[in-house]
Amino acid sequence: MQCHAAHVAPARWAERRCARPRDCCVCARGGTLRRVEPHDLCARVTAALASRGLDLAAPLAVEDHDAAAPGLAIAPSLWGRARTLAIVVGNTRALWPRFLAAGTDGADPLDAFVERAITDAIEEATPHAGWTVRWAHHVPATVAIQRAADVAGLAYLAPSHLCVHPTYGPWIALRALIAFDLDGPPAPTPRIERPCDCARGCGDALARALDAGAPSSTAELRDRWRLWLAVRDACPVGRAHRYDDAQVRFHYTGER
Ligand code: B12
Repeated sequence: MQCHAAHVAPARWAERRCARPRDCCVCARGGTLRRVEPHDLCARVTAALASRGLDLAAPLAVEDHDAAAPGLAIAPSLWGRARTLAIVVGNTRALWPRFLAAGTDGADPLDAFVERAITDAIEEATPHAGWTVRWAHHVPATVAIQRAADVAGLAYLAPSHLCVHPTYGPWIALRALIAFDLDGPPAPTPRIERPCDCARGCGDALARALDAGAPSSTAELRDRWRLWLAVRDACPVGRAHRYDDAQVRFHYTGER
């Protein structure tokens, strides 16, 4: 059982239903703590994610994702708010040692690790809020995660089909969109400035990879993975944060 009394900031909280009343030391005692404040929640979820190697997170409204990806609209299946709080979650190479430490057995060990880590982080940080997750690794896609990162101002969606972070460049992965039964930011977040220049960056490498044929599946990608790796390597932003060779091979070829 967890105690949530330390999280109370009464003046700023909005009324909420506890998601785990039986496990909550306040609700289980018949208490009245049923409130969560969005900014406080974002800070707690972000810290809980970072402690598990998911070190990139930014808030947005689900409706801003939906406007950028109308074919994958999420809000209609949610709680009927005008603007719904979401957090887009990603990682730098910081995830890799934690993943290795957790073990790489099984069919999709990284996806399983990510699902466990994100679920645990949310439950640790916000047992009082209703929430749901769209996983980036589900195919066909149920979330346009790159567009979510772009509209959240987390990373710029470049013509290379890669999101480029101002510090980490293209050496990031995007893992999930968490939606909360809470009000989101009242207006769209300003997008970040374009951090790269195709002409001096990956333009030539992208043309070479596309000439060889854009892959339509992971199997096709494996045949030409060095061409696509060259696109990422050509980006001048974030080179100091490149994945190490084992992580690169795992992501492009599935090799462990
Ligand atoms: C399907 C998919 C692929 C397919 C793309 C097939 C296709 N053209 O439709 C294949 C298997 C080829 C692929 C390859 C790669 N992918 Co991919 N892919 C996805 C996935 C799961 C869904 C894309 C989607 O349908 N989005 C929904 C639509 C509505 O949004 P959209 O903006 O229009 O999406 C389009 C683009 O994303 C584009 N696209 C995505 N990947 C690629 C790759 C290439 C080569 C091209 C030409 C286009 C393209 O195709 C989508 C449909 O048109 C996303 C995760 C996600 N949920 O978004 C990861 C994702 C986009 N891929 C990612 C990565 C890293 C790669 C690879 C580098 C290999 C890898 N796993 O490390 C390669 C090469 C990409 C490159 N540009 O260099 C990352 C990008 C991270 C970032 N920094 O932006 C994502 C976000 C997954 C993640 N966990 O981080 N991918």
